[in-house]
Amino acid sequence: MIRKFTTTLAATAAAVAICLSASAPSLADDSSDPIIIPIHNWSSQIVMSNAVGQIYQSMGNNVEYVTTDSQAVYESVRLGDVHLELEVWEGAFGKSFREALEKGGLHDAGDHDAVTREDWWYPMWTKEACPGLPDWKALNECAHLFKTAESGDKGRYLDGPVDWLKHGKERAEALGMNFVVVNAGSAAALWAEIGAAEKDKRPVVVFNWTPNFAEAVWPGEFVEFPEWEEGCDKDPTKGPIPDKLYDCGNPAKGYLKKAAWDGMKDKWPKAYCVLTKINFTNPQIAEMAKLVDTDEQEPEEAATNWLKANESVWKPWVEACSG
Ligand code: TMO
Repeated sequence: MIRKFTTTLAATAAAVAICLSASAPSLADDSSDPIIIPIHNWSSQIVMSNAVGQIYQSMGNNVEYVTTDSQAVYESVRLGDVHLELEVWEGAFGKSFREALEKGGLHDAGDHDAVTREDWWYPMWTKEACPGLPDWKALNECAHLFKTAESGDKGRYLDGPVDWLKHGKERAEALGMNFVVVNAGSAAALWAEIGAAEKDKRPVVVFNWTPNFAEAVWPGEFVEFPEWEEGCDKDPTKGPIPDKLYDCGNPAKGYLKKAAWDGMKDKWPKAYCVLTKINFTNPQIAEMAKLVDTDEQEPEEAATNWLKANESVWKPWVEACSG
């Protein structure tokens, strides 16, 4: 199900537009239909999507945001129900993206410079209780340290919300791990779990990712699982166990891509051109998350502030497409 909402960002869009006013009229695409941008449930994606939406508005284009499931979105882009996706994380969405690509209707609109990782993670104090970390076998031998009321004799791993990764349980099962995998209801529940554990330095293992604000708040490490092998999520022979899927960690140096509906290029050629130029780095993405998760700004406001502070980053993308 797609929940639609349209934000009126007249003031913020106008603020950005001032910077471009000299050349603004030639920047808008002919179509006044809104470019529909999907919004998910982690902060960098929400801020980045609003930032790009505000760039499009500053060019004179119309924009609409829709909140969508972060796996189902690839089908929505393929069908043209939404028109782009700004954060295709390899670990969480590589499979859904690849499947939609094979069906046709969306394409790869280029990589960000950012290098990504998403996996089981622990704050550093956990290692004092389980010194064999980050090896996954050492984690498994320490499973008892992670017991909770709901996990019984097993350790508890707090995974992300169900729409991020479909295979946390399969991983634990494939590797015969003594862990119960519980899905968090939201990103905020992950940060609350780490924050609560911090008080008495309780060992905890949760889903986390980089780039993110969290790395500046809680030093920590990813658990080292058997190294990712291409196809580990669709070919049982890949990875160390011959008859299991998901017997590998997620890619340790994953991509972060942009994706576009095939029709975007013809309908909004200038906005499409800008999409192909957009390229964020790890520190820029961590900063976008920080503005919301640490500084507690609203995402729309965080996007406006980010754009104001980083004109030298994004203005060249627009100028390159204004011909
Ligand atoms: C999709 N995510 C960045 C939250 O792992």
